[in-house]
Parts: sequence; C-alpha cells; structure tokens
Amino acid sequence: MGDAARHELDRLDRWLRGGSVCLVLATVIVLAVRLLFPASGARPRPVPAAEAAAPAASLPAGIAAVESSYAYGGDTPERAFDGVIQYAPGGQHSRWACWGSGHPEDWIAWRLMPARTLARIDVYFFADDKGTTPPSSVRVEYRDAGEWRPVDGLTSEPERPIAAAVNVLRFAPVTTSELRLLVVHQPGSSSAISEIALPE
Ligand SMILES: [Ca+2]
Repeated sequence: MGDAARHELDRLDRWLRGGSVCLVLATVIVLAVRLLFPASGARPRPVPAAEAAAPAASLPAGIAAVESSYAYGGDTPERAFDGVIQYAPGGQHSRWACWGSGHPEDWIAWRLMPARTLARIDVYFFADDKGTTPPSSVRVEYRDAGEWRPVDGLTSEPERPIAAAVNVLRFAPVTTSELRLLVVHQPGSSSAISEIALPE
C-alpha cells in the first residue's frame, strides 16, 4: 500500500471515529431531553385525591335527571340523590352545594320517570364552619303544564331547617313528573344538601 493510500485510510478511520462519537452524543442528548420534558399526553393525567374520592354520582331508579340553579365545583345536584348522607366536611363531598352562587335563593329540580304522586320529601342539609348553613326557609314546587307551581299545604318538621338531621316536608299530594326544592340562603351564607329522599 502506498503512502497516499495509507493516508486516505487514516483520514477515513478518523472520520468514522468522530462520527461515532457524534452519534453517541446525539443519542444521549435525545434521551436526556425526553426524560426532562416528556411529551404532553404521553402519560395519563394525574387524578387529584379529592376527585378520586368522589366517583360520578349515579341516579336512583325513578329519577331521570337532576339540575340546579347553581353548583359549587364538584358538589353537583346529582350528589343530593346518590343515596349517601354525609355530614362530615371533606371526604366524598356527597352533597349539592351553593357556595359562591351569589343568589339569595337557589333551587334543585329533579325529573321523575315515570311520573308519580308525592306528598313528602325528606331533606338532609349539610353545614360547616366555612359559610355553609341550613337555609332560612324552603319551598317546594311542581311542574304543571310547563309552569312551576307551589305545592299546597307545605309543612316542615322541624319548622325551621336544620343541618345534620332529617327535615320532613309534607304537602298535599301532587302527581307530577318534575319537582324542585327552593332554598332561601341565610344572609351572608349559602346552603348545601347532602341528600333528598322521596319516601313511598
Ligand atoms: Ca348525597
């Protein structure tokens, strides 16, 4: 092999060694970038503890839908019909809450499927030391030909709404497919309902 050929082989060898070093360096850089900045969507979104502790509420048989004038965060109106009465703060948040609504009065409505005759509902109010109290008063209305009308002869036991106990609301029997409970908030606070039960 002549000097010229040997010289060319040495150049080729140096070039290949340099390329290998560059390739290794590039691989290391790519791996480091992937570790430091994982692609968005590459991993499942972490589930906050509170959300994990509050599975979606399922409605009981006979109730087709629930809605409300307002709901605070995950304290949706469906949670007043999930079969769980919970008075302790935190936990599953098994309640409908109006905190932050800014309304003097809010309502929760539920659609019955099929329509039925009711003369009583049992309401379990939730209260805490953070601005949630039982309402100052309540009203019950039913849907009649598209219009909300007050039930007749509404009584409450106890007379004033209380928290952490059952409030039995009785009224003249009404056959309807939609009812709603209206809560007048105490001044400077808001109302929350852990559960509404519809006794037979
Ligand atoms: Ca509940």
